[in-house]
Amino acid sequence: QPCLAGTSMNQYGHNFTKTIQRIDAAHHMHPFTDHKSLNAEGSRVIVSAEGCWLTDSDGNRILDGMAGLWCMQVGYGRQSITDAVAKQLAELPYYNTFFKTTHVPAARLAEKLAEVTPAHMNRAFFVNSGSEANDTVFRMVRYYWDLMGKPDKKIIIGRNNAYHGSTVAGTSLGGMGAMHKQGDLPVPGVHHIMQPYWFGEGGDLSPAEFGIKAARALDEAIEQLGEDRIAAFIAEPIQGAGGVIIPPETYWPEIKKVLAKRDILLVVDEVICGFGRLGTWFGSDYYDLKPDLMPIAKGLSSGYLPIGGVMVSDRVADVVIGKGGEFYHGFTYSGHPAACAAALENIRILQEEAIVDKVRDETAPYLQEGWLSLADHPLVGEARMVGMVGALELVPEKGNRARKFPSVGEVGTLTRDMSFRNGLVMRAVRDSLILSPPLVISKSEIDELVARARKTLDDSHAELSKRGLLA
Ligand code: PXG
Repeated sequence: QPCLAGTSMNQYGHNFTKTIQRIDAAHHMHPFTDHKSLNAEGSRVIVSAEGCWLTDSDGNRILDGMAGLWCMQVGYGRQSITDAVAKQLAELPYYNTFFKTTHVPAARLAEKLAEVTPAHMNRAFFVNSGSEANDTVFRMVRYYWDLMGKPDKKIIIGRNNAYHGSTVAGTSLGGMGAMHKQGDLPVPGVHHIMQPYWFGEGGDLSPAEFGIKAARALDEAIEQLGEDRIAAFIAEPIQGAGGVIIPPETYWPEIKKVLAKRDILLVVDEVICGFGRLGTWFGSDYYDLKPDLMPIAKGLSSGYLPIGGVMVSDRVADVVIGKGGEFYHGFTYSGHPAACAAALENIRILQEEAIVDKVRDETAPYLQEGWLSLADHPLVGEARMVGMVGALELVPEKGNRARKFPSVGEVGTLTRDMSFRNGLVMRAVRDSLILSPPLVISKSEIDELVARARKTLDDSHAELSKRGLLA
């Protein structure tokens, strides 16, 4: 058994864990999982959580440095969200919003979202996930250009190594090569340009020069494909699942310059950056972007119930609603009452406890200080962080960005597992470690987090030098 800080047996125990692992292995197909290696080890069974802490069925307490899957903004165990959901389920557990009907939580949530999102975004189209939000984007931008009398504008430009979900449209818009290979994606009408990943792809350029180069790639693609064929550019403010790719400072200003002279919609995927992650309500606030469409999910409900949406700017809404007839799109659970109630209470907490301001002014600077201090570790090639989302690039030879570990991902996975054993959830992307903790993490928990991260680096360093993987 792994030895974790704060270990104590709980009511579940070893036999219980084994039983759940057995039935899970027999019947449960997990997302993004190699089942052979999972079942060789057995799943970790998470049974409860409070604040920033998970508890597994063996009684281990683990600090959740990933906020679930980048979504648990307000922390686990919020009784008021549970109560709001219970009340809504008792009052009206379900009704649709299709045929000239609405209900109170959907209407109120749409109004609330118009308040907290950028001023020119005043309408919400509800879905159940970030992937569905991007499927909605895919259809809505094409519908928009049809209504504008420009049906040839169909192509959406995305970026390599972007993540926009795992449905057909989400996978296509995203730039994950391994995902594209499964099922012959992307669908036609999607084009990918380079990502602003200086550490990995910057070569001899300075970050500032590289940021310009990566942004100019958008202009070059537009020239090459023809502006009259391009519907939209989609991007995350900071790429999350791609490895917390924080663009150089020059990148977004240059992208804005490129788009200013073009008639192309800007879609800013806020599924990770939205709801306070960067110390602003949205990544669009942080980078001063004016999106035409904004997919949201995750932090919208802090993951308490599944809900997503597309925030629609006045520019697009005026056409889709003003000129259009029926948009043949929607889901049974679009604006599900209980999910809306959870989201409303989640946003109330974010506002009432001034969580986003606190992140910006107090806890994110404190976390950054600790996280960036890890850059002195021999295994770390770069430490980066904005707000409360960051990465550590692990390298075999400090000071040499070009040198990689022989088999990409092996070291990332090893350190990720090491981190779990040290009682801290981090996520591995290639050979980097990713952090995105709940926004309510306290300063003493941050101290704990940074200490566990450093111990993980030390332990990993020892193991890697034993295996002869270091320079
Ligand atoms: N856009 C972005 C920017 C995302 O990060 C989605 C869309 C899709 O959301 P749904 O709700 O359909 O999952 C995401 C989701 C990971 C990981 O391993 C990241 C996501 C989802 C699952 C795993 O980092 N991001």
